[in-house]
Amino acid sequence: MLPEGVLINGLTGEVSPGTGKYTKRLSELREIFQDQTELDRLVEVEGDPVVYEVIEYRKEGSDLFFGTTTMEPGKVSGEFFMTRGHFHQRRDMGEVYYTQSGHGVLLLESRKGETKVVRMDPGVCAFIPPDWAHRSINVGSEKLVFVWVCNVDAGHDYGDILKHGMRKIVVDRDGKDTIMNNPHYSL
Ligand code: PAN
Ligand code: ZN
Repeated sequence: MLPEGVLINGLTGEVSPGTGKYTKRLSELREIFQDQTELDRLVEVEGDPVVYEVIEYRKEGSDLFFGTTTMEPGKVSGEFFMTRGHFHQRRDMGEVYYTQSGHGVLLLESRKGETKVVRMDPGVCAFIPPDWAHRSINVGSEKLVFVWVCNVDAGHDYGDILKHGMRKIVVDRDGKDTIMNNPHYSL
């Protein structure tokens, strides 16, 4: 294994060299939004828009890896575009999110059910402690681009959030991003 400099474009999220990427479109995120009828309509009339793209840089045998998440601006009935959200499979492994451009909200939830919010503005490096679920939400009108750094063994556990939702949602109320209780949250 040899050291290497990786160029990250903070406006587009491009990673060079990158070693993998995936895209999430609106139709793949149906369950996480409140208004699924409106989501289906948007998928129909807007041709299933991209919500976010993840590009990673990973070296075989390394303990760490990193990459970018680039989120498009958008809303479904006032609820801002967001990532799926997850706990890590390894409960002893946290993460770092360093915002490059755009404006977002990082919504965090501990195993005990405490909620925390960290604003994602350019230059803010968010510390995500082990065993806190995390979801990023683009509350701006431009792309939200952030760099994440994580242990390769951390893993993703999407099940809990998919099943129960998160306790809070982030919606546009009179042009302002507002954190509200999730009316569909269920234990
Ligand atoms: C990030 C996330 C990425 C996409 O790399 O995986 O932003 O979010 P979801 O995985 O919740 O769809 C990370 O937190 N990795 O651990
Ligand atoms: Zn994570």
